Amino acid sequence: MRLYLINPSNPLVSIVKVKESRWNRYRVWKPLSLMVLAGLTPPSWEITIVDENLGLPDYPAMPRPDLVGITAFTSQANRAYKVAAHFRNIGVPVVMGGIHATMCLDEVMERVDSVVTGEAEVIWQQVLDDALHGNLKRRYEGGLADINYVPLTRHDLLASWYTFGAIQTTRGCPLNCSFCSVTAFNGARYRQRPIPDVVREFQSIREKRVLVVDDNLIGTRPEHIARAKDMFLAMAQANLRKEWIAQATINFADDEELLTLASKAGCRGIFIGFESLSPEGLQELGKKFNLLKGRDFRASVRRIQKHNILVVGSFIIGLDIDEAGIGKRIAEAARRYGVDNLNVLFLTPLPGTRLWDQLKSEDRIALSTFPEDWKYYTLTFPTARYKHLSLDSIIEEMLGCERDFYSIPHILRRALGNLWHRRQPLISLVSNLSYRSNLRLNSKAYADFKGYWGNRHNCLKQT
Ligand code: B12
Ligand code: SF4
Repeated sequence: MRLYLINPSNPLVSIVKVKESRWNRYRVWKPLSLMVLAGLTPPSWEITIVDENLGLPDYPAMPRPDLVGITAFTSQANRAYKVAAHFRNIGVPVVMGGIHATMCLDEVMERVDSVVTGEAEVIWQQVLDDALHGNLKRRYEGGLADINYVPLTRHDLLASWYTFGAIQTTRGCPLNCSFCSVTAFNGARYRQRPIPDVVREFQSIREKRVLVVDDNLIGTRPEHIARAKDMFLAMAQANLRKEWIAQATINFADDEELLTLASKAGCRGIFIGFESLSPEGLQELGKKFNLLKGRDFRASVRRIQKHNILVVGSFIIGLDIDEAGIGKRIAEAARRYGVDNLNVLFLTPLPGTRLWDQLKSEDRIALSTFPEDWKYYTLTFPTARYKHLSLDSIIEEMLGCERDFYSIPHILRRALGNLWHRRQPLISLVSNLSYRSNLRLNSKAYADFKGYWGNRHNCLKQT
């Protein structure tokens, strides 16, 4: 039996534009969900993982599969339906799972044969058995898995083209920020994998560099942090020889022992969501965790960097409190904090989040012709109606922010600083240049987007 597991691509996502900017080659990430699914699949199935981010395959020329499994974030849904239609037209059953299928069940059910909601660990075997007997059900509910018993991910399956391998060591996040789908999808309970499993899985990854996909690497409570320390210690003792990057909340900076162990375990970069410059903004986003009284963000960033760990700071633009000038203020703050890279995203109502419910009830979801408009839900396009910023002005704020932070003088200053402190100067320079090279692509993408937006709203006026 032949199984295709497919990760659909969205050409509007900058990292897949490898031809337009070769720096993006270093930023194409492995679809871990499909590698986990392959690990859950018995050996009687011949599995091919197709990552469309590496280039669109010629499906008609490929051997006909017996079953197709598709994963999709919301921004990939459009393409997922096109791929599903192709295989259904030739009589191959299609199962879809992942975050979009879970959050937009009815929409997905109309377009595939079977939908798996939630996590797949407990249910996938049954889906395969039913497919084998021609008895696929319309819907399976996976719920939340017990991650004490996750079989080994198939790290051997995907081409060795990628710069980074991928691993997950925890699931869930208790913080439930208004714009984020993680708590709705993976639950508020912070689930940590057994440390020996994590170490063994790290050892099975071929790539020297690894993305740890956890949403919140160390958690929030003392017992979470104690376990994170144990994990880093076990990784260091296993002498993995890996360099990895991850996502964490700002409390990562608060514990010297944790930082020392993380660095010894191979941590070389951390992505931190600062989200907003003001306490009001953090309140609005429900990210009160960042509101610790007296926190000095610059000192926190410095403490992390002292351990040879680069910091990527992430902010959101388009909050109700954001007014003209916000782009420049974010760029200035990011420079003041001393982050090595800046990632700014438009406030985007993703289905299943509290933000979605709020903006929908206020009739502020501007691009709402679904499923077509989902392709713009990449957080790099403004899809809502923002309180103080028009479409043109929010795009200008974004471009102004990026042009400021990624100007050549500022890039050089950061590179020299990192050279002076011997803090991965080459890597930080390459990642800065990668972001900068996407500025040109982004300007073009926004021009096209405004055209699309104009047509969309003219059509609506005429109907
Ligand atoms: C790693 C990651 C990325 C990587 C993607 C790597 C890749 N190719 O998969 C990168 C950095 C590229 C990325 C980009 C984006 N991401 Co992202 N990302 C994640 C993250 C942190 C982890 C995903 C992961 O690997 N999880 C581990 C695997 C094992 O879990 P899983 O994917 O949920 O899969 C399980 C189940 O869902 C299910 N399942 C999944 N697929 C299928 C398919 C079938 C057939 C079946 C049966 C089951 C099944 O089984 C799996 C095992 O239980 C998630 C957060 C999260 N917790 O999921 C956000 C997340 C998925 N990303 C998100 C977003 C918004 C984006 C971006 C749009 C914007 C951004 N943040 O930059 C872009 C869009 C990219 C695109 N191509 O369109 C949102 C998606 C929300 C939504 N409704 O779509 C999430 C949930 C984070 C959030 N804050 O809300 N992301
Ligand atoms: S944004 Fe980060 S901290 Fe907030 S709920 Fe999502 S994963 Fe947790």
